[in-house]
Amino acid sequence: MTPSVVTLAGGVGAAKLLVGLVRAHPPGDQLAVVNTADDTVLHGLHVSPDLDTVVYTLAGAVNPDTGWGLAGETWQAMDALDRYGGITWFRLGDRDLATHLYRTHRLGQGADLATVTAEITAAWGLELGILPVTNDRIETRVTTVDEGEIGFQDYFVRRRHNVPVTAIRVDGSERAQPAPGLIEALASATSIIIAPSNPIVSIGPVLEVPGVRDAIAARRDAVVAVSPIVGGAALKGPADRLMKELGHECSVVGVARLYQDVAATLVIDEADAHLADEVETAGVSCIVAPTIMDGVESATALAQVVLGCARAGAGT
Ligand code: FO1
Repeated sequence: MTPSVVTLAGGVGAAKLLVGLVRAHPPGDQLAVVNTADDTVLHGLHVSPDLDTVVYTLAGAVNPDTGWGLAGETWQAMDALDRYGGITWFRLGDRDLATHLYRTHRLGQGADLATVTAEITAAWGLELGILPVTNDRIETRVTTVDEGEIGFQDYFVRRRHNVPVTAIRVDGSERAQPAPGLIEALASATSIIIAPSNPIVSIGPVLEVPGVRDAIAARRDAVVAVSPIVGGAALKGPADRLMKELGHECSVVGVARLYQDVAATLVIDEADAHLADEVETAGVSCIVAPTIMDGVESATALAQVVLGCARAGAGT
């Protein structure tokens, strides 16, 4: 496996950019390395939200209203579960459940998460590689002011990421091994892209798996990040709130500082053009481009910009 383009990915924002990337560059020559610290076990089933969001989106099957889950989903299992007072705050659609059933069954048979993910990816007819960052269990834990430490989905879904946070840690990260082939793929890629995902809870856990941050830092000139912060706000999710709560400047400059050691270039939106000099002062080359992806065309245009600067950087 020697893909030219390797993309570090969280969920919805990364999936949108990947839609553009597979149009701008042959998908068979690409690898998406996906965060698994959002994974959770519910009803005894292993749920991998970011992996599934990436697969469903690239397959054109994602629910366009939510950005996660499947389009045209039905909810009979959740309704039936409600009768027993089961856990229904994390909504698993009837067809989505099949993915979790299959994954859990295969893991129970002894297959590792990378193997099962490859099977799911192939079953949806995708050509690009999709790799969980690790086969080992890692789990984002969120320290809240009112309840102490809670699980990520408890924070994100059940509390609607609307509670104050004082710390984030990735449980299991110090023991985790990078997924097979990941370090080699990072060493040989022409372009490494950091998708516009949450830098703290999506890209953060990917970089925390031992060996991954160093492997990316060693390729810094080939690394291009896309800011998930536009005009001081996250396009989706709690990146802006978390950055502020955890003491980072909530702007493209704050993003540049977070990625300074791993990325040579940051792509920021036109709305933040006035901050380009400050990004460069943080030690990161700055490219200004439209970064809002509201469809395939805008995602492809952004992908072309990103691939262009990654190639230029790799050559220097
Ligand atoms: N997000 C929600 O806000 N509410 C849900 O009920 C929910 C269910 C869900 C089921 C499967 C799946 O793959 C994702 C799901 N998500 C849900 C999204 C998920 O919690 C987050 O988008 C990610 O973990 C953050 O990247």
